[in-house]
Amino acid sequence: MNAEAAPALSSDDLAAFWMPFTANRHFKSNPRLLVRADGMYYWTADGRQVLDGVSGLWCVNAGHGRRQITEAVTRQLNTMEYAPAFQMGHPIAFELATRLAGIAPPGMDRVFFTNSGSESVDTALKIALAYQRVRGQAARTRLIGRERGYHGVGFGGMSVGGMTNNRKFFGSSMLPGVDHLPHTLDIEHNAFSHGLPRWGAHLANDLERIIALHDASTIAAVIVEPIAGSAGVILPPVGYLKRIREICDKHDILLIFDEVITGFGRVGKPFAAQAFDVTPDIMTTAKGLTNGAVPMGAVFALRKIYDAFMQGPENAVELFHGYTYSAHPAACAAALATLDIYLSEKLLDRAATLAAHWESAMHSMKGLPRVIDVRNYGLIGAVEFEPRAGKPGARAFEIFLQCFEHGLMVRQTSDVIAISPPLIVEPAQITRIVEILGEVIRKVD
Ligand code: PXG
Repeated sequence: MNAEAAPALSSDDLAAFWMPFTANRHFKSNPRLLVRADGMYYWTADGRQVLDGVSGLWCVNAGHGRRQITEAVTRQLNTMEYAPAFQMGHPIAFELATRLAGIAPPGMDRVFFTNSGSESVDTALKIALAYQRVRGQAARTRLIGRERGYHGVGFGGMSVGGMTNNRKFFGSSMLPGVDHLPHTLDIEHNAFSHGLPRWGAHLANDLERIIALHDASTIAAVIVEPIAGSAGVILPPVGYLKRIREICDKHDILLIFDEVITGFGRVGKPFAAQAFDVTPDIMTTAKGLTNGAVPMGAVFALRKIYDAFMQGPENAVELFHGYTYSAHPAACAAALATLDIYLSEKLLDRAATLAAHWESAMHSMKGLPRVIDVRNYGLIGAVEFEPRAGKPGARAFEIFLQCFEHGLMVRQTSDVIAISPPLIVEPAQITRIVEILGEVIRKVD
């Protein structure tokens, strides 16, 4: 199917939009405009078909153009476009929370709605701090993140995050009292691991060092991505997350999993917590929750956390936090329709079914020029390249651009290309993704 070519935009047309996390000047002189999407594909403004290797931005898990979602949203907007989020409710918000609790890790059956991953993270951090206070541990205010972690762009998420460029411009505005665990990427020990790397579980023990430095009585929570996505797909070594959980339990510290990328089927179970058999206390999600159709996030909490807030006079607000658009009706409708699709098409386990094919396709790129590592888990993959001398990121950026020219959309971060297609991907399309990427890798030096 070809899209009608859309009229080209002039440089004047492109000037006003200050694009997020984008090289604005480069983009505006070489625009890559998408105008239509269906199934596994996008179409560009000049009518080219592009295979979606990254599910939009890790969010279109059920593939593009799902009419069931569009129709549910349209119906909801025609019935009631908005209902106040504070001191009022509407039925499908409750239905959605109940249904989400049904696929959540054991005991995580209380759900707070937000509008994005960044808001989910800031919400989770605030719940953790407030929880410590309501249970009489108000001195527990420190937060522990991880180097190369990405937890969105709010001040809380940025502070616990560990991506240098996301932090250095805003240094004086970081939250105080934040420490970082070491990241778990070690190409020297773990290059070309199939699935989770075997080396590195001991890196979790650094948490004991940080706790010994500050004393557990000052620490509220640890936040990590089960698999770090944005930093270029950094996998947890076998046993690492279990060790983090044990140390948190030993010191009565909350564990937050940021599942904004790993949630909703990307790793072969509804959530990475289930895939890795480690249950956090709080879990942040967004992206795949609505298949990317309407912005929405959700924070899951263990019931004991919710219950700890349910005290004091009945007419008192228990948690002073929320958004005008928490549980927006259109977002709830989109999420319910998305969940229907995930369950009826068994998409939440499909990554597990495809994982073996995905793994061998990904590792077929070992040996290509300048490839120094290939990483995979579930339906997530990454290829890392030797950087060009003095030009970090330049090689992978060129590979990203060339892939797009050759009909494949991928993500680039530093010298890593990350791929994670919609969960509806067919094995032949996985093969095609690797063929295009491989061809481009051979060409770009
Ligand atoms: N936490 C995690 C783990 C994320 O990956 C966020 C929070 C923030 O979500 P919002 O909805 O506020 O953007 C994210 C977002 C990429 C890429 O390809 C990753 C994200 C966003 C855009 C691009 O690296 N992750």
